[in-house]
Amino acid sequence: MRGAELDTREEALVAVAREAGELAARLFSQPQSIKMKGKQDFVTAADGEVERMIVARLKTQFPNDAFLGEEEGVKGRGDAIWVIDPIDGTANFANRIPHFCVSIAFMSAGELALGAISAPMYGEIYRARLGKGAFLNDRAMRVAEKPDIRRAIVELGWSSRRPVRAYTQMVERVLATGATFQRAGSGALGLAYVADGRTHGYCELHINSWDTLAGLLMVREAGGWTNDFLAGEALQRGNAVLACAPGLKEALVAATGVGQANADEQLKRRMS
Ligand code: LIP
Repeated sequence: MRGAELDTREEALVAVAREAGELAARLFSQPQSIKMKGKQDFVTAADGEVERMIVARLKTQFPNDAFLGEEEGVKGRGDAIWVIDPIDGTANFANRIPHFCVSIAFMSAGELALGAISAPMYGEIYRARLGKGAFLNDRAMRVAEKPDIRRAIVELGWSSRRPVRAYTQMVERVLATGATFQRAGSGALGLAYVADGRTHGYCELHINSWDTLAGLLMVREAGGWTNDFLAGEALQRGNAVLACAPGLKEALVAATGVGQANADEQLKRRMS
């Protein structure tokens, strides 16, 4: 999808991301009704309310588009699909920690074309369009240029869907490179920070598409490197993700093991 069709979707995306962020901020200030989907897997009433609002707004404008949301699953069919995480960083939201966001991506014919992340407690809206750059509010974003790994911050997301030992071994290997690590609980914001050059890498051994796609496009459009997250059935089943400043790719692929196949493939192509 190109041109005017994508223009209208980009305009609608930024508007609904802003409105969803404002709704999430209002709900954040109210007492939370919290359920658990599993260990450390929170869901609040706000997750459902924000997702339903986003789908209703976009379906009115684009009735033939499909939707994949964290809370309400798949709605509709077709190759134009919106991928929605209504509250990314739900554990933070449920515990009154303001580090959360709304993350929405748009794919057309299997291509990741648009992404927006609204972090309402910080007054920040991140957005990206394939081939048109990545922006924080009205400022263009670029990943960190030539980062020194001994000064680098790498966020390592943790998911209960992978063994704890795999996570702790990854932490040890990343620390051994000279970088430091953090884990802040929102994969979308973690990826947006890489795109904005505030951190230098984001890795998670299993993360869902709705947490990831908007931020992934932002990193790519801000000059960063990412693994081929969408390989296979990642849209429905999730995948491992590594996104970083290009200067750290070799070190972080080696330390995390994520993207090795891509790196091998790219090396083969370069050598052929
Ligand atoms: C979160 C992700 C984060 C992951 C958390 C959680 P949610 O998404 O953004 O990367 O480490 O475990 O899955 O559940 O807050 O939308």
